[in-house]
Amino acid sequence: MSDHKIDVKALLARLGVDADAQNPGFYDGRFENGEGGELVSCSPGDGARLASVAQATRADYERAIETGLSTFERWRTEPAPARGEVVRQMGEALREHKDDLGALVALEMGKVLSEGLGEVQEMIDIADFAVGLSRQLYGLTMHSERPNHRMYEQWHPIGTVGIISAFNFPVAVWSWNAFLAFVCGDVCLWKPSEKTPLTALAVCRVLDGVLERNGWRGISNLVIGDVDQVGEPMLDDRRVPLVSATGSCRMGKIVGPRVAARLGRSLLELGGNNALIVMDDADLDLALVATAFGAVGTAGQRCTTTRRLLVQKGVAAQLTERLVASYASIKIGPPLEAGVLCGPLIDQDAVQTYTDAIARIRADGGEILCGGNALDRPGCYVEPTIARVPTDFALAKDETFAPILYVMEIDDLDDAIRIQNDVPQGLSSAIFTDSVRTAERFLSAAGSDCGIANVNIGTSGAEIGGAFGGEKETGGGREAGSDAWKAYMRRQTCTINWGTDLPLAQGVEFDV
Ligand code: UN1
Repeated sequence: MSDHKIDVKALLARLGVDADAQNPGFYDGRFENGEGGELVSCSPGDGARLASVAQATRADYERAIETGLSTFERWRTEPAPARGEVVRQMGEALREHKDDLGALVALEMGKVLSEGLGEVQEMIDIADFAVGLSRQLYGLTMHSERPNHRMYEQWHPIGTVGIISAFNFPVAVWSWNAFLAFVCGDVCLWKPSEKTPLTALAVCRVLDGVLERNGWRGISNLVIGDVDQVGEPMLDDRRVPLVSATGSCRMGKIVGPRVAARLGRSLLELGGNNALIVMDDADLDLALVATAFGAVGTAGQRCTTTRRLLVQKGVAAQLTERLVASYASIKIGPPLEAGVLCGPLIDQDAVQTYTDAIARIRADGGEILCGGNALDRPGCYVEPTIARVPTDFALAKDETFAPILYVMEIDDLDDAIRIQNDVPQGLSSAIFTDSVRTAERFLSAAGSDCGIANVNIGTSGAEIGGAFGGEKETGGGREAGSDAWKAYMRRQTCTINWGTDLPLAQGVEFDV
């Protein structure tokens, strides 16, 4: 059993997960065990078995699609504010279960409790946002060039949104997509990561009461299964007009072309390789905390994790020294243990990836300033690592999903921006400076090329109110706030002639 003090079995039971039996890997308003074989979920904190699910098969996928489609026929004509009311109740249900769900996220994914709770808060926040949005979803009106004509655009639901989520934000990223999709009038089919099936099931359990009470079971569907049985069918399925996928760039390069081959839409939120720039005039106290949280938080397994620290020469030695000292105080351990800031990696494969990267850093001439070891204890623990490397260090162009921070020295702002942008990914970026001029240059069109650019704030921990996503190999998708909702709807341009003539646009004459 785990070395934390909570009763895991009771926690699971409160979330509708049975530790002693196979749990449903399928939900379309009914929870059912699939025929796809048992998938056991273990805590990366100590390897202890949490529970298992009976995975969905292709036949279950078919059923979920059918349920979604028939529910969509009704859901799409429900007034958007009424759809928002259902999402509002979902937010309330999440509030009620925040503590338990946050703890389960911590247990199953390995992030520390405060981050697990933060993840559920992110779901609540996007629910609130979506409720407000349900009374907006604005279109524009235009002036027609023709007399007695009116033009406007309106937004309609598109149908079934396929959501492929990753282990690192096992529930929040689903909610960014699903809650927007619901108020937009869409239905969802969720394929969660096979590494975190229980959190997905628990979310469906928590929200099922709301759907039942409101008569809207079937808008939210779940298939826990492998790529063969549920992943690939979804990519190729014309009945899924939008596939929203979160994961590695490698995965995105499969998903994007495959969905595009049927001219479907995909919304990709892929890898990052985020740099934090610290200029000589920066407030180093702020930069220090932002870097440590950005690089070590979630054990370096956020797509927004700070992977490169680009420090200007004048403060490089001082900041690096302080950072190494602060790493020494970071407690590594089980996600639910008090005081722990760095939990485990997701699994032993991730530990191996970390170990391989450390070996390559050494072989390629990088200097490990602290960390560099996997811990010899049960669970998937590694030491947060700082490596000093030259600015052209090849490995630093890859995203290694682990707490490895590359420190590079830069001459000036131009140098920093060039190096920051010189990676395949383009998700998040940050600069620490007290100069307005420097900050604005960083934010200008010739500055950061990322989807997120922050000043005196780290690269990770974005709020839901802004659009989230990035450029280049990060995939170009935008989720969560701002006008990200538009991805979940189809735009219709309407021109209405209320006159008694039929004038043609562009002055074309056609007399019959
Ligand atoms: C992710 O890592 O896939 O900005 C999402 C952040 C979080 C979301 C990260 N709000 O770090």
